[in-house]
Parts: sequence; C-alpha cells; structure tokens
Amino acid sequence: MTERLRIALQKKGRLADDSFALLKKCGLRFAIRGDGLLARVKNMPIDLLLVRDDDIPSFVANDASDIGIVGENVLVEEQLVAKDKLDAEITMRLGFSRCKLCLAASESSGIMKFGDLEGTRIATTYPGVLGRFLKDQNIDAKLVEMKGAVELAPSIGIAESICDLVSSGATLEANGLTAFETILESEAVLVQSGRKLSPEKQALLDKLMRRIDGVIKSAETKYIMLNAPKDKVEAITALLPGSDAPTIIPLAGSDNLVALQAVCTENIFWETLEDLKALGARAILVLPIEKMMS
Ligand code: PRT
Ligand code: ZN
Repeated sequence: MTERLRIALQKKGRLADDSFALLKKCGLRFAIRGDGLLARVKNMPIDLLLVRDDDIPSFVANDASDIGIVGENVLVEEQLVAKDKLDAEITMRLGFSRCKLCLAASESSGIMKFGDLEGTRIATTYPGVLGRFLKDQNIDAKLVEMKGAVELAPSIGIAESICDLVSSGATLEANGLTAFETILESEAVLVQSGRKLSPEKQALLDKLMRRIDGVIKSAETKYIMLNAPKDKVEAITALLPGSDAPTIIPLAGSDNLVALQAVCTENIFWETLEDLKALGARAILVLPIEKMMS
C-alpha cells in the first residue's frame, strides 16, 4: 500500500484559505467539506488533517502529522510554552499571512516605549513570546493572559498595555491604541519534526516543496513586453527589476523600433512603467506567470 503524506492545516480562519489555495496551485486536488477532520487528496498520496492552528506544532512533533502549515507566531509560542522541547521546526517560509506581534498602549497610559512597562500590566494571548521578551529586556511586568479580544483590555481597566498581532493596524486604531514595539515578525511557515521520513514520503515532500517554491516565485515574477527605440534598449533594460538579458525582436515595418520581452523576478510598480514610458517605451504589457520551474 502506498504511504500517504499527512499535512496538518488550519481548518477555518485567517490561514486556512491561503493554505488551501497554495496546495491547489501546487496541483493537489481536494475538497473541504463539513466537519471532517481528514480530507483526501485525489491525485496524490496525501491526506490533509484539518485542525485548529494552535494544535499544528504539537501534531507535527508527536507524529500525528508529517508536516504542517502554521503561523510562525503560533509555532514560536507553542515552542516556548511547551513543557518538553517541541520537535517542530521551520522547513520553509511561505510568504503569506504576514503580521507582527506588537506592544501597544493608549496615549493616556503614558507608556511610549518598552522601558515604560516596568511594574505595569500587559494583556496578551502570547505569554510565551511576551515573557521571553520581558526577560531578555530585564523588565518586571505582570502578564494578564486572555483568550481573545485583547485590544479591549486597557478600556476595561485590566491592563495598561497589550501585546497582540497587528496586520493593517485598524484594530489598534479603533481602540485608541498605538504600537510602540514589534517583538516578533511572522508569516505562514511549513513545519516538520526532526524525524526521518520514509524514502517515499520524503520524495513526495521534496516534490511538493519544489512546487511550493515555484508557486511563490511565480507570484512575484512577471513577464514584461514592450516596444522600444533601438537606441534606448540598454537604458530600458537597466530599469527592469530582477531581469536577465531580454529577448529583442525586430518589428515589421520599423527600422528604429524593436520589441523587448523579459522575465522580471521582482514586482513591477507603476513608477517603473512611467519611467519606461519616459524613455520612449510604448505598448507596455505586464503579464502574470502561472507556473515556473528552474
Ligand atoms: O480557530 P483557530 O485557533 O484555528 O484560529 P485563531 O482564531 O487562533 O487564528 P486566526 O484564524 O485568527 O489567525 C490565524 C493566523 O493568522 C495567526 O496565528 C497569524 O499567524 C495570522 N494572522 C495574520 C493574524 C492576523 N494577521 C491578524 N491580524 N491573526 C490574527 N490577527 C488579528 C489580531 O489578533 C487582531 O485581533 O487581527 C486583529 C488585528 O488586525 P488588523 O488588520 O486590524 O491590524
Ligand atoms: Zn488558534
């Protein structure tokens, strides 16, 4: 019987949709239905274990799953609060669900830098990461542990400041709070334990990771096509972000214009297009790249 690689994923929440989308872009075919704990991938020997994100590091560590996708913030927190060393490490950074774990307070609290936290109360759902930060900075403060709605703690009078995840900053602003220190930067990561996988599972994981790498790279990579005056090709090429030598093709019926095509491995901003136009480039097209393998 073929061994099936098991991947732990968040069932529902901020990580779930992007995790499913990433795996689908890697060619995995599956459907998430109802309350099932396991989803079977139809076209590869892979099963998806659908759980709460907080459980993912320990499931990977305890062999309930071979790998998992989880926020780095959750991984680090679970590692810090685990009684025994948690056997789950980052294998690959995935570049989505980016956020920061920040300390924040209101203007009226008088807390504007982490040095002001001495002797105060800080509300958080991250006692592990916050505790480590305070210890490293030699600050004696009281942690008020909450399960959620941390941003409300100052207004209900149970803490002077908070330590919580921030992405757009809208939640802090709506609660009259300002971030004054970032204690952890996070993104979704692939986690794995130190256990050796069987050769079949390892080969499948290597294949999956090559595809993930291709998906991440192609998301940042664009194909650019434009027409340019011959004497400006060098200056135009110099403006293209992260590109190799472009392909230059003569244009029918034109002696001084050529068509230029290049793969750019970095984002092309509107400003770059405006600069290209100023150099004489015309009919500029920027196209997404669906798949890449180098
Ligand atoms: O049910 P389960 O336990 O699986 O999910 P959960 O409720 O614990 O987590 P969920 O789905 O809210 O978040 C999953 C992961 O998404 C987190 O562990 C982070 O890695 C990542 N992530 C990215 C975020 C945010 N951005 C985020 N903004 N997680 C939470 N937030 C919250 C934050 O706590 C605050 O309440 O959003 C609010 C702030 O957002 P802004 O945009 O207003 O700054
Ligand atoms: Zn959670």
